[in-house]
Amino acid sequence: MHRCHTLKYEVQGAAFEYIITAKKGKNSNVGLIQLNRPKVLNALCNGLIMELNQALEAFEEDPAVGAIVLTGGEKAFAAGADIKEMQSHTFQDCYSGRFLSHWDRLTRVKKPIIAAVNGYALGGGCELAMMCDIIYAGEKAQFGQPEILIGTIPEWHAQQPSAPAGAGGTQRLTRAVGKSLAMEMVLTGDRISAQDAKQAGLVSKIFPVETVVEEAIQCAEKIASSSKIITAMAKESVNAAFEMTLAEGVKLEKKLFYSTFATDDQKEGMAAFVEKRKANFKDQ
Ligand code: CO8
Repeated sequence: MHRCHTLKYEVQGAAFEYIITAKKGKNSNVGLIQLNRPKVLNALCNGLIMELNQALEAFEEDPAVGAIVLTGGEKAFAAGADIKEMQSHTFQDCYSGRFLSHWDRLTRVKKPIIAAVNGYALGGGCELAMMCDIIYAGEKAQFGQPEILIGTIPEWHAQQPSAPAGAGGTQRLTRAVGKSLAMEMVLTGDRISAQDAKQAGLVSKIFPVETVVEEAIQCAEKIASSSKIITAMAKESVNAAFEMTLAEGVKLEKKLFYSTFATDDQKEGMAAFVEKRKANFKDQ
């Protein structure tokens, strides 16, 4: 297994075995996480998920970082949960939460996360991309939920009933692409192309393979240049659309909108507009 000793790829002193991290962008305000188990197409083993969570937490706490980019390799973003690690699990292991119980940490990160997907995004890999806020795809990316072919289903994890805690292959995919395409993908295991994924609304933009990560970093830089506190509110409000009724969601949106007026950054943003200058946000 590849072990990374390079200092620039360390987050707060932690050297990782399954991922590579770096700070990117002109102002080093983008946290980049690269899944790095190329020999097994970035299969998501427990160790990788633990490291991913550690890196996410470090970037979440870093006041300089305004957005995060999650990527894999050219051949695979991630080909799913590690089947070799998973095959001997029992129902008791899964139900008691001893198996991938912390995989959904990503969904609780307040900073925006952009998935830059090249190659295969399958099973848990597709679910991981869907847990991000924006998906950019390389033109050869392929998305799929092939679990049915190995005798299981896209995972729904009921360990914490009160929390939004599912990998989401049957849930987020259906909301993203609609019932017919989601059913077809889940029931046949067939993969869809980047172009089909864009047409269906699963990804927002497609780029050449070599530029997708750079494009994601540029988008993350743009996001990071706004107020972090207002950005977090905007993200929370959009995400509420997946969890709430329209009436509840609109109510939350109104409360968050009102809350922006309690921040210095709302005062600064509107003053800058009126004074025809660039806003200087302080994330307060
Ligand atoms: N787990 C473990 N090893 C894998 C995985 C995987 N998911 N995918 C690929 N590999 C390994 C292969 O075993 C192989 O290793 P080795 O060289 O030691 O034999 C190596 O990666 C290269 O793979 P292939 O030789 O198969 O490469 P191909 O180019 O021929 O095929 C495919 C590429 C089509 C992607 C093929 O590897 C494949 O079908 N992989 C499995 C895809 C799959 O079924 N994914 C779903 C897994 S189940 C799941 O994800 C449940 C989600 C649970 C929630 C998780 C939340 C994070």
